[in-house]
Amino acid sequence: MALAARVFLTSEEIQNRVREMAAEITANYPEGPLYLVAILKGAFMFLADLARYIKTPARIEFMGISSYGRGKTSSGQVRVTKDLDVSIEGHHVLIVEDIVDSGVTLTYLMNLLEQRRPKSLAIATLLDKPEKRLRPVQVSYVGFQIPDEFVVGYGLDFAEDYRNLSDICVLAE
Ligand code: PRP
Ligand code: 7HP
Repeated sequence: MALAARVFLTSEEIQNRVREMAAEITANYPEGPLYLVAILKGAFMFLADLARYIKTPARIEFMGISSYGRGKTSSGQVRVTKDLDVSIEGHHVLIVEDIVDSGVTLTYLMNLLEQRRPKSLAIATLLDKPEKRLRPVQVSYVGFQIPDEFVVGYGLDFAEDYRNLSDICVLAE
């Protein structure tokens, strides 16, 4: 396991921004249930904090999607490792992601979930790397726009390590 060298976003900065995002989401969805669909594994920590700060009655669902394997670049092959257990038809759905990078994962997921006829479908991501985008994705709620650096912590991994850090860090090479 390489060293997690530089703290990029502190736990306090993350919490403050997640609270702001939750307030905006609460205002935009006055009535529940709001289906929060978190994408495993990376979004688990963001979901746990965001869900607690959102005041709209919410239901928590998970999907497993994987495209990075053990490397720092997307394989381009999106794999559903766990599908939803419930129907989202006629419901407000907010996809909860840790990071949008190439946009490949979310493009695939938006197409898949739109076919299931939700009342509305939107995306909240903690991190956005706009420089890396290969596919355009409309993201409604962005925590932080970040430069093209590989980050870990607060749910984000490198080869499955570092997910339980409270801060977000840039890896040492
Ligand atoms: C990461 C992240 C996003 C996706 C973003 O998932 O959680 O889902 O990559 O990248 P993209 O915009 O280039 O598609 P990963 O495949 O690493 O799985 P994980 O969440 O289990 O770590
Ligand atoms: C996926 C991903 N996972 C962890 N850190 C990053 O910077 C990443 N970009 N895309």
